[in-house]
Amino acid sequence: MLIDSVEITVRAGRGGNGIIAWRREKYVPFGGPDGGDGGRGGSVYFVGSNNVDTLSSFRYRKVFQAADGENGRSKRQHGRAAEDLELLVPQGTVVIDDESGKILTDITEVGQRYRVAKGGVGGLGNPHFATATNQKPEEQTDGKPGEVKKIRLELQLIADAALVGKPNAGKSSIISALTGVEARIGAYAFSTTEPVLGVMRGGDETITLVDLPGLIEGAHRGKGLGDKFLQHLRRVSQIIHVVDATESDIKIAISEIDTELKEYDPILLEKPKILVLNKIDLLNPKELSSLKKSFSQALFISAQEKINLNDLREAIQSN
Ligand SMILES: Nc1nc2c(ncn2[C@@H]2O[C@H](COP(=O)(O)OP(=O)(O)OP(=O)(O)O)[C@@H](O)[C@H]2O)c(=O)[nH]1
Ligand SMILES: [Mg+2]
Repeated sequence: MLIDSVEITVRAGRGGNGIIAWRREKYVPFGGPDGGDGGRGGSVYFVGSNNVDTLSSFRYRKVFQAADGENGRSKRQHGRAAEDLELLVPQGTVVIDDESGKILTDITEVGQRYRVAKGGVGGLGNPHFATATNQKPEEQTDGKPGEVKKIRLELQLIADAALVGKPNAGKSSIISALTGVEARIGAYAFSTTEPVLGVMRGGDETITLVDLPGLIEGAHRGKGLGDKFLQHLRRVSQIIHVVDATESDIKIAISEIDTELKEYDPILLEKPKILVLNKIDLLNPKELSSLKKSFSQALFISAQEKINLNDLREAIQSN
């Protein structure tokens, strides 16, 4: 079981201000108070949805803010209330107040709504302050600020397949090409520092993939980003081993990773495995055909140029 977890700030909108205004009509030189009230600020809701599978839409954006209410206008026109902000989360999402650690709610149903931050009420226009003795109140109130909360969302997911390989092999590029999840891709080692989950839809089933940080020699002893992530491999039902096809010695590159897996737990080598040689767009036709001879069991793809991704998708689905 993997926990997808994100920390975000939610801000409800501020209420609009009430205003001071006076009735102005022909033949009514000293009109009474006429200022409208401010509109309510938008609230922030979490809404259960089956169109999202992970918390990845909260990974890189950190602040989610509903709009402010409008200020009042003259002629007692009230400012418009702001729309609420609805944030879609998968079923099973646990909403936690990050400051107190308290669980606020569990989103278990599609369509379930939970108001996490309440919009501020609008302020009052000057008509509210008119009294028998004060017909010309120079008074109004400002709208109230919306609630602001630091929230942690957690979702337990079971990953079906894991992408493993050396740093920079293209694992994150593959998970984003296959699942559309936003994963950090970088031309340097250890771009990925935490597991990223993505869900591959298609056919009748959905398959959850996990992209792990790159493995280096000694990973099972905690080197690099260490064995912290190897534990996830015990639970997956298949392993997708990604190798950079431009590596000078692919056999060695493969066996380095296999050794790490075996040293961590020999059972990992018994799981169904797909060997993927990525970045074939960088090979010339001759290099490619010779690699195909040497690694006839492998799939040859380019995540970047989207070559043979369907073959990979099918292989994962049929494993
Ligand atoms: N030419 C080419 N470049 C690729 C391809 N796939 C990935 N890359 C590039 O290779 C680099 C590494 O890609 P990532 O997807 O971040 O690799 P990773 O295996 O997730 O790396 P770590 O997270 O560090 O382990 C990036 O600069 C990618 O743009 C490909 O098919 N062709
Ligand atoms: Mg990566």
